This record gives sequence, structure tokens and C-alpha cells, in this order.
Amino acid sequence: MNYYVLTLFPDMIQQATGASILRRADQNGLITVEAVDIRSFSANKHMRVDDYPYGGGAGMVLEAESVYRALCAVEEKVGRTMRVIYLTPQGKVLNQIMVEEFAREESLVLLCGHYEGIDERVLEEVVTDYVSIGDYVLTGGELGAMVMIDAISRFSPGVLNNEASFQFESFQDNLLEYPHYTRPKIWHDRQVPSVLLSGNHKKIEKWRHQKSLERTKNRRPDLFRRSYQIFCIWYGDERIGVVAELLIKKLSRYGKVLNFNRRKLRREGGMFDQQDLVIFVFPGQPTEHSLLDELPQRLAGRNTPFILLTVGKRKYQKDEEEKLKLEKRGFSKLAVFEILSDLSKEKVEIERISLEIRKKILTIQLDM
Ligand code: 6GU
Repeated sequence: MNYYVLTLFPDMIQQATGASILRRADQNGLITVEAVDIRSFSANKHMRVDDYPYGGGAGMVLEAESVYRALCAVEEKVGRTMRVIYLTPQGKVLNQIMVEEFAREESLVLLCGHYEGIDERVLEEVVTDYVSIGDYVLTGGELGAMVMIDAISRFSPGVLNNEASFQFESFQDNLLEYPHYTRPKIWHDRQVPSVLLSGNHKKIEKWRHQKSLERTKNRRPDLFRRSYQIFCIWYGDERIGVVAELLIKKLSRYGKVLNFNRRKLRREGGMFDQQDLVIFVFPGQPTEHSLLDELPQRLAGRNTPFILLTVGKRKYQKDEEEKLKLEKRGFSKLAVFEILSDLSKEKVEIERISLEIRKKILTIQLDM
């Protein structure tokens, strides 16, 4: 990712890549951060960039032309237009979904305001996104830009040395992280929970999930109410199973994959509730035993949201029929997606679909 930060305080931005992970990412050329000094684009011989507000009032306003020239210089250099993000307390409060969406861009312009603000006209002309980093007021947008650079860069390939680590963190399931421990085994009379010393990975994973749930319930009840247990139910050939496995990994650390080719699972079915989310992964082309033609007896939801994902182009558009069948069983439709079966692109497709699914989940969470 290449960041271009338009600012009156370029020194502040240099600090973003001054230490730790982002310094290494910068040195390895995985990200670039360029601070563009708005002042050097002043149209004024004294290098002034601010002026008094029309209509009176306290403070100064950053004039339109300097900001505009600074942006034009960047776009000319990069050779194309980019998203221009204005950091302001009036923006949409940054969340992980937005972070991941910005991370899909090749380069970004981050515009930092100061004084009382920037002349509205240049904002109207160039800004594509208004972003705030929380409901409090800062002296300028630089810290917001640095927060964005930090959060977005975690998604640039190679920035985190542990490839698996980023997809398993706090917000993936709307759950907070479980507690961590390292040596010694006893510190100030406090023991490390014995399950962690047991070597039983299944038990450990279960304990961590439990702790995450408890912790979220206690510390962030607002998040807890919006958390989902995700299930992927698939049937069809092995490739569909691969899609289901890859997808659940993207969506949830604690998600479960149910293979409905297995008669035993089909017979057992499953009862789901409102805090569950079920993703049905089906072949686009009907196979001999279509799950939808014969839904297992004991498969039911209680107002459970579901997503239908087909692998391969859908031969027949049976959306309505499928929806009705599932609704009769207590599932309520959230979305339908299609993965085209070009194997080489499967990973990219899953990346895209998982983000789409999370956006969909967010829409029901915001309704709660
Ligand atoms: Cl991004 N900028 C400023 N100036 N204040 C803020 C902010 C950003 N986010 C919260 N407060």
C-alpha cells in the first residue's frame, strides 16, 4: 500500500513508520508513506495557507487552493486518481470492515485538516470518504491518518510475519481475545490455568472460546449482543468442501463446518437460533441428491439468518424456491452469493465473498 498524507505537519507522519512493524514494512518496501506538506503548495508568497472565515467566528480556515494543488501534485506523480480520505471528527467512525475495504486499494490519499477546518469547496470537489477515529476531538487529522495507516497495513502481504495471526483477532467474531499467559507457571502466587498446560489442543481451543465469550459479555455487552456463531453447511463434491473450509477460516475462529454429504450429519440435522448464522454452500448445478429437494427432518432455525452460496454458475435460478423452503424451516434470508468455479481464482473469490458476508452481517448487527 502506498499512502500519501497531505498535512501541515509532515514530521508527525514520519513517525508512523519510525518503529516496530511498520518500520520493517517500510524498509522492506511493503508499504510506502509519503508526507506531502500542504504549505509548500501555498499560492501565497509568504507560504500562508490559512485565512479568516467568511461570516466571522473564531480560528482560521485552511484555504482550498493549497490543498487542491497538493493533491494534484500527488495524482500527477502517481498517474491516476485515488480515494481521498478526509480525517475529521465529522466522518464515519472507523471500524474493521472499513479498514479491510481500504486495504483493497493500491494507494490512498489521507487528508489531514487543522485549524477550524478546510474550505468546504475543495472538500466537495476531491474528498471520497470522511473518516473519524472516534467520538472525541483531536487537534488535527494526523493521528487519525496514523491510526488508519497502522490498521490498514496489517493487511498488506508480508507486513505481519505470522500470516495466520491477523485473521484470528479480536473482531473477527465480534468477540474479544481470550487471556494470554507465558512463563513462569506461577507468578505472585498466580497460576497459569491448568488447561493451557495440558497439551490437549481441542480442550484449549474450547477454553479460549469460552473465555472470549465471558470476557465479551462482561466487558463489551454491546458487542456480545451482536456476536454470531457461524456454521457452514455444505454438500456436493470435495471442492465445495474446500470452499466451505476456506470461507469459515476467513469468517470465524470458532466457526463450524458441517458436511451434509455425510448421512449421519444429514440425519442429525441441526437446530439453530437467532444468534447463529448459517451459510449453505451448495453446488451451482444440482447434483443427484440436492439438499434442498430433501431438507433433513431435523434441520431448523428460529429466525436464524442464512446466506446461500453456490459454487459454480447457477444453472437454474431457483432463488425464490430455495428461499421459501428455508424460510419454512425458520431461516431468514440474508443474502445469496455465487462463486465462479475457476480454481485459480478461488482464494481471491473467497476473500471477496467473506468481506461481502461480513458487510451483510454488519447490516443485521446494526439493526439490533
Ligand atoms: Cl480523524 N480528526 C480530528 N481532527 N479529530 C478527530 C478525528 C479525526 N477522529 C476523532 N476526532
